[in-house]
Amino acid sequence: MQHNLLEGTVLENRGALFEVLVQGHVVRCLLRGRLKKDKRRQVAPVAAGDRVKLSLLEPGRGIIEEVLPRASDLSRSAAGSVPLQQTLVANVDQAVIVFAAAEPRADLFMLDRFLVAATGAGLEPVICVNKCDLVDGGPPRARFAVYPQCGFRMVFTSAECGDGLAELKETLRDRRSVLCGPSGVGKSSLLNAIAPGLQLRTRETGDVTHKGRHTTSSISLVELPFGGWVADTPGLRQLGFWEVSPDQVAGAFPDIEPYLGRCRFSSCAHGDEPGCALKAAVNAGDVDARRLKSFLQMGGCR
Ligand SMILES: Nc1nc2c(ncn2[C@@H]2O[C@H](COP(=O)(O)OP(=O)(O)OP(=O)(O)O)[C@@H](O)[C@H]2O)c(=O)[nH]1
Ligand SMILES: [Mg+2]
Ligand SMILES: [Zn+2]
Repeated sequence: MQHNLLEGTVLENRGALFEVLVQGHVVRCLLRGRLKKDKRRQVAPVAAGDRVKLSLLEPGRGIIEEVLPRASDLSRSAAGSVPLQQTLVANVDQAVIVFAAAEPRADLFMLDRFLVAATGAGLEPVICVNKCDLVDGGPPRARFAVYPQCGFRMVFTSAECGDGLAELKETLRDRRSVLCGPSGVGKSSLLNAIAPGLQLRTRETGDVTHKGRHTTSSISLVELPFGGWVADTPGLRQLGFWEVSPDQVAGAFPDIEPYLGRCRFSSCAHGDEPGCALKAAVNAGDVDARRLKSFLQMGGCR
């Protein structure tokens, strides 16, 4: 029976159903029962982006028999009495972290959390600040200045008036990317603007009462007409980490990393201890105080 198995890529998961792309055709699949046995720790054993082997039941319908090893796994900790791992997307190599210049105004602590999740999963992060048309005086570079100083790539865009879209397109070309970030920042709008054929659902303009609902309701992987794949995700209000080590947190803080282990006391909590190298760096203007707070909140200290 093994010789009948086909290989494909999971595009989307809705409930018990998975859409798998096999040689240019979409096959709607269920999971073989034994794949579900890992349910205790995982929300679902298969995610968008997974490479799978499936058996065809009839044209367009199949059963996923096997999930191939992942090259990458962007996960979060799903809320609940028992923490569960939720893989948002598998096998991407780049995370475009989208925040808005306004409406909603970017929460930089949240941005840092996305950076930790992305770099911790081994993905190359790119920060995209969208809705730049809503602020006066051009892209708000000053507010985000610490990020390019850390070496993170940044793109300032407006899905509305087209600014920065050519650069975003080049960023996505021939890569496997995930677009993540809070709800309502324009992730789906950006994809529609650079690849109009996609026609992803976006929030109605003027829908100001939109609260607690996501316009994009499931994660879907789409092929870009100019080369590459991208996963559009529903905005996350919270991003709980799944098994992120202090080292992985530090990996998203290249501005702070050089000062680690240099405090006078190895037990330094980086509060008011004498000889704290991190506090000294903040006082000298070498480290941003907000970034240090963010780093400590995430348990970046070894
Ligand atoms: N002014 C302005 N509005 C924008 C821009 N991009 C998106 N919007 C609007 O912002 C709202 C949210 O856009 P979406 O693309 O649905 O946002 P999303 O990030 O995909 O949201 P979720 O799917 O809920 O995670 C819509 O009303 C868009 O028209 C922009 O660059 N400028
Ligand atoms: Mg969306
Ligand atoms: Zn210290």
